[in-house]
Amino acid sequence: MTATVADALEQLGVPTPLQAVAIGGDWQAGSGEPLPTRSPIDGASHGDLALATPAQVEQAIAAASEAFRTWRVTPAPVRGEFVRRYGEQLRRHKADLAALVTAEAGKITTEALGEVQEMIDVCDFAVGLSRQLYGKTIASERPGHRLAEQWLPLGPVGVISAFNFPVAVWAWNAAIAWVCGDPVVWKPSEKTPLTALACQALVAKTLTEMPDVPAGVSSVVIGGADAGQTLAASAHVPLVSATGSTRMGRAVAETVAKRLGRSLLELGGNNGMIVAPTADMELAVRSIVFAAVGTCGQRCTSLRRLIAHESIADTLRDRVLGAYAKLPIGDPRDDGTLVGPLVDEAALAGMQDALAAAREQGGQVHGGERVTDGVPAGGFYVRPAVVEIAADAPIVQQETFAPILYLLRYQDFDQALEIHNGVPQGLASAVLTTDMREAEQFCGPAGSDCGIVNVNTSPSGAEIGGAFGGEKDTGGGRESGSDSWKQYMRRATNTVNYSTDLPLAQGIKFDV
Ligand code: UN1
Repeated sequence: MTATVADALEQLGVPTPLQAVAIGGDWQAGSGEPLPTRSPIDGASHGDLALATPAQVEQAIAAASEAFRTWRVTPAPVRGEFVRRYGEQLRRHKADLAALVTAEAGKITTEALGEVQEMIDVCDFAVGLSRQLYGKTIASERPGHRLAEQWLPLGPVGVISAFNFPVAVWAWNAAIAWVCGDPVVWKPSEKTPLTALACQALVAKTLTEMPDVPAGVSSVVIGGADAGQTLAASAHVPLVSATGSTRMGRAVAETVAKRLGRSLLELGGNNGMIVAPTADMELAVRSIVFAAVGTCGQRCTSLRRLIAHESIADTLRDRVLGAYAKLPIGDPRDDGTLVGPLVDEAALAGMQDALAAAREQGGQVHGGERVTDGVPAGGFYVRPAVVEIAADAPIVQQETFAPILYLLRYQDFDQALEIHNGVPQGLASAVLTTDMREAEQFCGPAGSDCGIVNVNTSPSGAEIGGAFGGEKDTGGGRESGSDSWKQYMRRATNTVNYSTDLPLAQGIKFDV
């Protein structure tokens, strides 16, 4: 463990040696298998810990169920005060938490700080929301009746999150769930236990400021796939929010559906950008490079398919390759680095396999090789790749979690849309054009089939205020802003009769 990591853990209040379970501020060692930790920067260990067992996950669920009894009747603005104070802790500890994000996920510092900012933003959003969980009053067809709906707390929420946004995605869920009156049990990626424990340590600090808040409103369990499966299978967890691969999401959704629970899925993306002949080239290059190589191509929103008009495709390719040639690749802690490491060796292998498949399928690969000079030993650093390939090559249908950008060419806009929508995933998308007809068509009913549909900016890097998620294999869920909160509540429709008669709806006569 580096001095920076040890210091950040201490500042954040994470007890060492690391323990895999925390219910509120109550830390427990896991009773399961050992989990070695390693930094993607240089392979250094952050210390080992023992994984939580399914029985320990059940304990956290039981604590959440118990906490729910108090939390659901705590006024929503008081729940908002808890989130406000949590947001204050994040502001205070922003740099320390970001240092852990860099150490564990390999993100460059500015992106790690941005991720913590995303947590702060969603806390602010949730605080406002805590006074705005509005229901409707509906015109009743019966005299002397009031018809209305209200939104009520749902129950414990299970959150399963991925390594690439190790803290923000949990915060999107937790901040909203808390103001909605729901306790949260979190199973983070096994690749990023420290950041999760750090988030929980800040919960523990917040709990000491508000002693009436039940400790079970927040738990973390560092466990394996069986921990996620326990959350998915538990009848005491009415909502499971899962972020990760489509394969994982499908398994979670099947288990949750079997018990008729609710799942909120944010799964794979295979995000495209159409660049039209009228596009602003300067803006195009900048937004392409950020979206394709930011977080080393390991965002759900990373740009993977560049669909360029044939008249500009060569120019665009040359300009993107020119920018790629100058990319500072290396230690994500260093000022000026723009591309940090892949998360692990398996990610490198996945990238090389995809590039080999692309070559076999007729693709022309630029870059993509492992970088070993001028980078820390023990990490998996790569030069981002651009692959010129036919739009119907099978590899283009897959999400590979690495900086590979497929360059596809189109002749007319309808064909561009067809290529764009012709993949199983439907998360994020963009069109770069100054032709408003194309822009509006892209946003309209026959345009992009994704959940995030942008014009003249990259598909990556969404703000928290919008609903985040996508269609098809992306899973259909929406997290963070807009009215995503409704998924964390149950809707009760109330018919209140304040008359002395009993008129029946639909004019039914039933005199007894
Ligand atoms: C993810 O990759 O799971 O829009 C989340 C973005 C970020 C969130 C990405 N705000 O790229």
